[in-house]
Amino acid sequence: MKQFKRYLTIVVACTSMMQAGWAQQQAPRKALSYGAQYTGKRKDSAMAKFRTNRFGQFIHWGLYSIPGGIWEGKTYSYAAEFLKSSAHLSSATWDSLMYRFNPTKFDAHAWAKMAKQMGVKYMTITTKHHEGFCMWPSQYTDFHVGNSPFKRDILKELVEAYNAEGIDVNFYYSVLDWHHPDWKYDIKTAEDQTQFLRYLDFAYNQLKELATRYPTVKCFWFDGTWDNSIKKNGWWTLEVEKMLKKAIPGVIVNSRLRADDYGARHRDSNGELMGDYESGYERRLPDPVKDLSVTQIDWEACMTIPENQWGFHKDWSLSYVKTPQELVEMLTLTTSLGGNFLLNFGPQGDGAIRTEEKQIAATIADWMKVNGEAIYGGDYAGWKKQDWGYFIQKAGTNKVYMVVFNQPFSNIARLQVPDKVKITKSYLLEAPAQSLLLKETQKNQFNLYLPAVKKAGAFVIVLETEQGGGAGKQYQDAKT
Ligand code: H76
Repeated sequence: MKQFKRYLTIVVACTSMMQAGWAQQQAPRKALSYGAQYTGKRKDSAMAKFRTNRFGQFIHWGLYSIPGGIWEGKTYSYAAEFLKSSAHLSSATWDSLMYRFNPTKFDAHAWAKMAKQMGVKYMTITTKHHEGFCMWPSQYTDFHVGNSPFKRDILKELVEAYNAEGIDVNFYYSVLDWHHPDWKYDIKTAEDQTQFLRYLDFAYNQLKELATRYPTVKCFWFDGTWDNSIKKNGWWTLEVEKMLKKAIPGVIVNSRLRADDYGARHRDSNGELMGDYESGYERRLPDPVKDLSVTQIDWEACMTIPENQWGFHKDWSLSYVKTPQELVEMLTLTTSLGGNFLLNFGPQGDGAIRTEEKQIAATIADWMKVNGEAIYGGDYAGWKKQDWGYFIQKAGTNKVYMVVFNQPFSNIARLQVPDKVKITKSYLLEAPAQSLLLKETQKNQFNLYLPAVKKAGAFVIVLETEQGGGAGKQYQDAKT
């Protein structure tokens, strides 16, 4: 009897699971007014450029950069840009930091030079973080850099300096605003909505102002959009997307901006990605074996150097600090899955960049100088992941790159090549004249004989293949 009962439970469970699955397949698409505006990847040249860039520099700079995580002698280990909240400071106290904002060591050209050497193709700057302080002289608030002792338009200087180095500039904008009196976390009454509408107007106007004042901006990176107040006003997020796209043809917005009619975020209630790319990978990366679904979309991961510090924190002993080698591996993994890697820097309150960040940037620069070819325009190759590192396919070429992080002890790298792909040539990216020996051990499986010398860091091997693009786009997910 007991056994029969168990059997019955299993049958019932299976049947209802099947029904749920069936119901899911049959579920009619919801009619949405504020959902995704299109499906699939954008095909225009502005998006193609964004995709080719692959490596970007994130910069968090604001009033929080002055105290650097320490208030009245006490160190707060949480993210430095959240100090106002961690130390429970009033707006009056925090906002008066504006009168101390005087970064005399700020040199936009020096920042842009460092970025250029590091090999980034775009830079994303905080125009306004949660604290509400604006890094440009906005006509819609007094809480801006023009009213600080520094006075200068920081955005203008950065846009000009980075653009002069050939680096695209993107704008981070926090919709959440701790300074503005009309900001609300939730809407419970009609009065709440009336008040919040005033805030939404303000933010809309600021965004239009940014798009008008700095027309070379390539992408708007929204943050602070997770509260119920925004989820209940999904219409506004679409209005903003449309307004920006009208103001700057080809402009890109991240998925984080958007909420649909039902308050679904990033992906709408029909599962379609909203905005132009997925921006949900924050301080984490997809698994290069299990999470291959990202290869179907455009996406970008943003990463801190310490565990969770975006703005300048004086004390970097409070968490693990990633090595330049680890960051290069993250960039490579991201590229190998068709994503962009946005690496964060938190300049000091005086405008200088901390020594550790300069050293890390210099080490990455050395690596990128030799190996950057594998990164720019790199994409998912569709080849089986191997333990020595990552395959990257270069769209529009016959090249597949192997970025080797774990040099095999035997000096033999194994590869499994997709059907119909024929490798015609293999060589070290830094020594193209010297071919490497490739031996087929069984169908589609090869041993690649690496140079006998142990390499100091990650290195790149180029595989030239017979048919254009090499691998095709086979999608292999794990069977579990
Ligand atoms: C939480 C949070 C914010 N989102 C990251 C991109 C940083 O800006 C951080 O302060």
